[in-house]
Amino acid sequence: MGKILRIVSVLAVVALAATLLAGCGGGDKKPAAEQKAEKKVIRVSIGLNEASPEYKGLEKWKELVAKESNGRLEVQIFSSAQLGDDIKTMTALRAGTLEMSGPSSSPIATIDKKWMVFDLPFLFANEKVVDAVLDGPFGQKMLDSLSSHGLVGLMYMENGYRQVTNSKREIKTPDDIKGLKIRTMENPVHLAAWRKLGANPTPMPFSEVFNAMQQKTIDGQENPNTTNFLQKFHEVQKYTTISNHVYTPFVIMYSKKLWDTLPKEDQALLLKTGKEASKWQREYNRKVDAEALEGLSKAGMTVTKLTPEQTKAFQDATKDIAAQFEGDIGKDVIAEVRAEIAKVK
Ligand code: TK8
Repeated sequence: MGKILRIVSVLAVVALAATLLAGCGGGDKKPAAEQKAEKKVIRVSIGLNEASPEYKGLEKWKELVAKESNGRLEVQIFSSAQLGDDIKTMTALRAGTLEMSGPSSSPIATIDKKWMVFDLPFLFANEKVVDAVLDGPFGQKMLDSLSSHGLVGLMYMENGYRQVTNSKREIKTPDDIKGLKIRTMENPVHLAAWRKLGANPTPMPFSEVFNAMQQKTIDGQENPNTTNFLQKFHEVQKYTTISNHVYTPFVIMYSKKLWDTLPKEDQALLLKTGKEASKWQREYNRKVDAEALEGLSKAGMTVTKLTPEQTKAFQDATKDIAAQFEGDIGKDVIAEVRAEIAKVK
């Protein structure tokens, strides 16, 4: 009897000790060193495929993050809208069910209208202006402003100047656009601009564009050469015009809900490596844009480069757009970006 009691009490002490040990070793309250060693997966969703410069840029970032964190932080890239298109993934980020996404700036306008500033036709005259504005205080302020919408803007990547393609005819003048069914991004400025040019615009998520062109429910669309070539749009489009009508960046963003759970050092690591990856990706994109255009031409597309006079006709036709959207974007925001642009010259 006495023996059994002794065994029971020994067992009780062992059980208590085990509970205490588990209490300090497990659960949320792990010692800092142990927490640091834990592997973390960061999923990032994009709409473009694995050949895209956006994917390559994120792959570069993935490498930098792995190296700097000694393999502790792992970026996993999901391409071709497997996890959803731009608008859907931003909703997931805001809900905290997905870590990251790299949408175009244009669909961000469905969350905050001031992002339409980047949609204004012919806003950025050249890449020097692009770099100065995006890397300067204006670009940073735009990224920072996302935090009031449950998003953390980490960095920009380049999509590039957008060019119009279609299956019907060569486009040299705004007149040639009359009546064409053009897919646009889901953004009011793009809709208004294409309406001004006489097109019949239809907004649609990116992942539906190829099929819509193949089934001829639309005649054309507009995207940078890299996208037009690497997504094989030449298989369903005949003409491309180098119109450079708008430059809309990719915004690589994190769910604020999930970002706020990261240790400060990890946040700093992601931001620092992000800067480097963003710079690398922009250079890479600029290298491959010309190759992509050549690819389109070799694949049989008719390539039309607008002369400065021809470009001016498109600029004139869309010049009231900024005034039309002044209320939505904010006069101050438009004035601010213009002041930054004026500094570049
Ligand atoms: C991909 C899109 C795409 C954009 C578009 O998710 O929708 O046309 O240019 O790159 O963000």
